[in-house]
Amino acid sequence: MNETAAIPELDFDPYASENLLDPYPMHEAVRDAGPVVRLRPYPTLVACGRHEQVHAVLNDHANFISGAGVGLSNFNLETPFRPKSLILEADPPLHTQTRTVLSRILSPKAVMQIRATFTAVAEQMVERCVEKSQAQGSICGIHDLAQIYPLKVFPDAVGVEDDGRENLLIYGDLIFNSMGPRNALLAKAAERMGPVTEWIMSHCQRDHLRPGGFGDQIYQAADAGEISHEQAPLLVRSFLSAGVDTTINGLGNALYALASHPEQYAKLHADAALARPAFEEALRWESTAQTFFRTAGQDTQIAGIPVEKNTKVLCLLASANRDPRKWPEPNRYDIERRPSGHVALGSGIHGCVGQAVARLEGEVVLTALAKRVKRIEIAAPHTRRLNNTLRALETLPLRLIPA
Ligand code: OVV
Repeated sequence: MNETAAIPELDFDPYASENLLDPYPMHEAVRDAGPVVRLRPYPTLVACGRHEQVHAVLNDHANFISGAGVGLSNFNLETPFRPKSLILEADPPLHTQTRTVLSRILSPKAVMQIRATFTAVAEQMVERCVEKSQAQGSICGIHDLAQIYPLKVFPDAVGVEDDGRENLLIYGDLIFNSMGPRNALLAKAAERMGPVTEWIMSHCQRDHLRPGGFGDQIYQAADAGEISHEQAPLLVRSFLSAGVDTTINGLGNALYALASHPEQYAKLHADAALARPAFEEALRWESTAQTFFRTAGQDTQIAGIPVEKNTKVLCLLASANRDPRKWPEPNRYDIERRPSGHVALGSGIHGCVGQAVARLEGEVVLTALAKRVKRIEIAAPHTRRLNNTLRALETLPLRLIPA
């Protein structure tokens, strides 16, 4: 029997607007069809939607490599749109070398040192939002909070100057779109690029980085011989690529989860210590990075099904995070769930190296809200920003009722 013929084929296009707007029916169909499926619009790839296989693929970096890119494009066949990331799009031993440096810079100890500042800024920004909501009747949860908070605290921590930070939003949008097909979303993101790449690369240079910040610490690692001086700017670029649009949308999705579940917000308001688990559950419920790919580095298999060398493997992270085989009542947002094992931040050697910073941002913003705001009301329907990889909101009109 030809086992490859046993792989179910579905008609879904994960990058069609309807599936970006509401991916959940597609996820359910993919999971129910089998542990591995094919999608007719992309006949060369295989996709996994169940938690078990997504987790297994992410934790088998020997068979499922990242060096050929973690988007749809196979860098063995197509030229990458930018010089490859030295951590995201790398495999051991290079990955081990760069990851060691980044994980020290972003370690729990480093996060303790930025905690007081991140907390103070969160409290200020929430206070301003409450005042604006009272003065004007509502705020935009995205523009007035989810976007401005990470755009201040993270570049401050990296040591990037204030001027031109809006370039980080344009760059993030492009990178995450570039992991999908060359569709209209990517074309539109690329149109806005103009001088952005140049701004990004010049701000990765040591003379643009505040001494002592995360960026400068990369150059200190180069001084110490852990990495080369040629590698340093590209590793700073990883901070600027991965550290802004991700947390913006993580926060935006968490605000949306809480605003649309007033009974959950009431629990958070009653006990601000639930801020961290509430953010974690939001990551599971609306995974910021919906998808990442791996590439079969050799002939291998998933759930006993053969997968040929060089096949792109689409890991539907957001689907794994709502797999009923893993989670009871997966579609419920429940801040008391404690969803350990979710894959919103990946898993295995490529699991988000900045996750301690990301969680800090989520925790302190939700804590500040819980303390200052009694109720969050939806003031008008939200709108979505479609992106090939990110689950993103464009607007989220909210009323904040102070405690
Ligand atoms: C978008 C993204 C995620 C993680 C890492 C990177 C980028 C990178 O450029 O290293």
